[in-house]
Amino acid sequence: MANETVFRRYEHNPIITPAAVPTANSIFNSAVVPFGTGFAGVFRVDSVRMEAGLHAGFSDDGLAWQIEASPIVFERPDPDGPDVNYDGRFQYDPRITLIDGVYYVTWCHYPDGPRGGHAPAIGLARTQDFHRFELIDANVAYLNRNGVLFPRTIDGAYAMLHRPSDLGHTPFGDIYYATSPDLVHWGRHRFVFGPRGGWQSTKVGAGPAPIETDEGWLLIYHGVRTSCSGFVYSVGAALLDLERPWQVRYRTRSYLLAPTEPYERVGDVPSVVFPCAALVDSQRRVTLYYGAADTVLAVAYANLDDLIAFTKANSF
Ligand code: BMA
Repeated sequence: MANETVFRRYEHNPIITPAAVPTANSIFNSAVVPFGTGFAGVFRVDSVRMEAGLHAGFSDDGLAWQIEASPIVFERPDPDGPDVNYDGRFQYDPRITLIDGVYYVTWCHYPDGPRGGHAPAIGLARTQDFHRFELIDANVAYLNRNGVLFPRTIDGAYAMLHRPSDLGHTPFGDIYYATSPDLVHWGRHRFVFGPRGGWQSTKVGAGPAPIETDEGWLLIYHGVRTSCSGFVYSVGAALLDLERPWQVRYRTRSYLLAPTEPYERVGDVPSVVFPCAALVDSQRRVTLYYGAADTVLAVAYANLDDLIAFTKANSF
């Protein structure tokens, strides 16, 4: 099966444009989950000040969204911990993982101060209603981006994929695995995989929360290559061992989605498709939510079995 036929873009893409929030410059890399009889999400909204906040949103069908006008204000049980609610905050690229009935949100930000003062870190919070978000810790991984939790404990521990980073636009990037007994203290870091050839030759980073399948954890991820006009972000997939997720069973050599549509090629950052959420329904249909050109949010569909078959057949 050719890669272009594994994912089929939604015909009315993009599903969200900056018009959804009055002060938005762009709404893109965002995470959603089934919630109640509909859906809820956490959206990356870059404002007309070019500050970035995380906004909660709700939908009946997963396609038409109502997004809160103001960013999430996190409850901070530890008042001595880093401030995450400071004016001018820069918080971005959320992921959501459901573990035992609680929704955990991870994102990247610059805790404690305006962008530039500190290095990027992974923040972690929990919610049950998408109205109250309680901070677990502002800094579960320092100098890091693309942190995403697994949907269950593995070998008795919480598990996370993360991607060490530099202070800027990071011309490198390897995916690591870490575990924690309490969601706060993370360790036992294990290398999972790094850049390798073609569309993923510069850096890679985990996308949505991994999906448990009979063939392993299906990880949809982004890969970046450097062209003469900058980074180009595409989407691939890997199957990781269920009990030792740092062991890669298969990994796509071809991309599954690359920026080919006008809304993926033209925007604030051209030629970016950046996956942050993948929902699997009872028909084994995968709905992928991805940011396009750092400007809008789009959707593509695949069949889970086709995705697994493609990942196995097109592996390095
Ligand atoms: C990354 C992040 C993403 C963004 C991408 C392309 O470093 O900032 O949010 O989509 O760059 O600009």
